[in-house]
Amino acid sequence: MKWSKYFSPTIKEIPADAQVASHQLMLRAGLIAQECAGIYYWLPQGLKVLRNIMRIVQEEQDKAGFNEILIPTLQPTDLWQESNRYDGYGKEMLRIKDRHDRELIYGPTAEEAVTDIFRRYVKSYKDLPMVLYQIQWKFRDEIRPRFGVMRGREFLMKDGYSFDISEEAARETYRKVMKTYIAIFQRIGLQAMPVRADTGPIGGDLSHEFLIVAETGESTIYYDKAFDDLKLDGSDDDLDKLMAIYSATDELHDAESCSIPIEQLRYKKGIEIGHIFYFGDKYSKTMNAKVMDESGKLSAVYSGSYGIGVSRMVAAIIEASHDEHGIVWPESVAPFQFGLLNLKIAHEQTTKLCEDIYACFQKENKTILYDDRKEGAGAKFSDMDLIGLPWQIIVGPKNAEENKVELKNRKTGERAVISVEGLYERFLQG
Ligand code: 5CA
Repeated sequence: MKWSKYFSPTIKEIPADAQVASHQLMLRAGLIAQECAGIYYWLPQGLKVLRNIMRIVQEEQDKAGFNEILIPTLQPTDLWQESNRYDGYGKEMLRIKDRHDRELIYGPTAEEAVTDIFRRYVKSYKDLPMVLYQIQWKFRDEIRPRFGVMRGREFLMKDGYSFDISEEAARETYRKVMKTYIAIFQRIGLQAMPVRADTGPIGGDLSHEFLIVAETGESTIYYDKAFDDLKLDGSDDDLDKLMAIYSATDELHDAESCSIPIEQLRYKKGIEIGHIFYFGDKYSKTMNAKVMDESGKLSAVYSGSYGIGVSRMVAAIIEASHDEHGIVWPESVAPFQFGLLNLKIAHEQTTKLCEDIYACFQKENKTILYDDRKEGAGAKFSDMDLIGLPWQIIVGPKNAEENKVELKNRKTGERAVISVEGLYERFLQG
């Protein structure tokens, strides 16, 4: 992609209404633009990051044998009356009337809808366990949308739902989902802590939140210091240890009845990027989702639901990975792996070399953003640092005349002048 043709507006000034670093940087780097309170346009670079996160989430869920579906954003209210959640959800739920005066809601979550699709098709224990998931926009009319996409009203969520024949099997599935979460966050390059959590309006008795430790986080997490020594690797052994160690979100933590001594207790601020729940037959009972068990009896299924805040994760990654110059994208989700800076468009050799590099990288499907704009070198340096691509290939007249470029690593700041051949050898096959 050539920046001169790319819709990627950058802003120098810090936007007055943005309080946290991620919100400021997302606006300044041109990832998002506000439409109205808590609702955002996703501009090309932001959309690329969102899609990269989606792909990792999908790959890890599919690997575990989960089925991706797509549930409509609009849901009929009858389903919510069936589960008795219609009244309780209150003002957070956006209610819409169609031309026949029938009420629909814009889904804030989808336990009801997915239970409905399940009960229509699945009739036997032989088809279980089953996990259905989707990545779909949700709407919650939050009282205080803030920090940009961190707490939006419209936001993108991965929501998964599991169905099992027994409580024991369902708890096993819960663990399996936890493992996929650990794998997802690891691939993205995030250190996410799974912490025991309150179940809130979803219901149930077992729940974990996944939090990224960050000063700007809205949640406080309390945990046994033994947690700090845990190397999350997603093994069973590791999961057993994790389940045994004390941890709690602020809603759940109670200083009076906390089971570990105070000197062993630690607390930190965090951003909740995932939340999983086990709630047994809460929805299957009220919504009559039953399957035939091994003895031929009808049995309600045992379920859990599993969320990841996909759009929130973009902000959370930036909170965890930025410096005073801008975003520092992990390679796994970066909108482009390489930024190519042409420091002097008017200089023939510089531009020729840039065009060559650009063509060679494109030929091998490397994602590269070529800054071919008629801007000064200073503006190009600061814009490239701001948008945070992992590698910068800097081409100026002096080096170009010797067929050399400067290679800069955005994260470490390391720079080195290398030959073009050296550049190709390092990053390209042919
Ligand atoms: N049905 C369950 C799990 S599928 C559920 O809705 N869980 S949730 O309410 O905890 O939401 C799942 C995740 O969505 C949260 O962990 C959070 O990362 C994200 N999320 C929730 N509310 C918002 C919001 N207002 N803005 C951005 N992300 C949000």
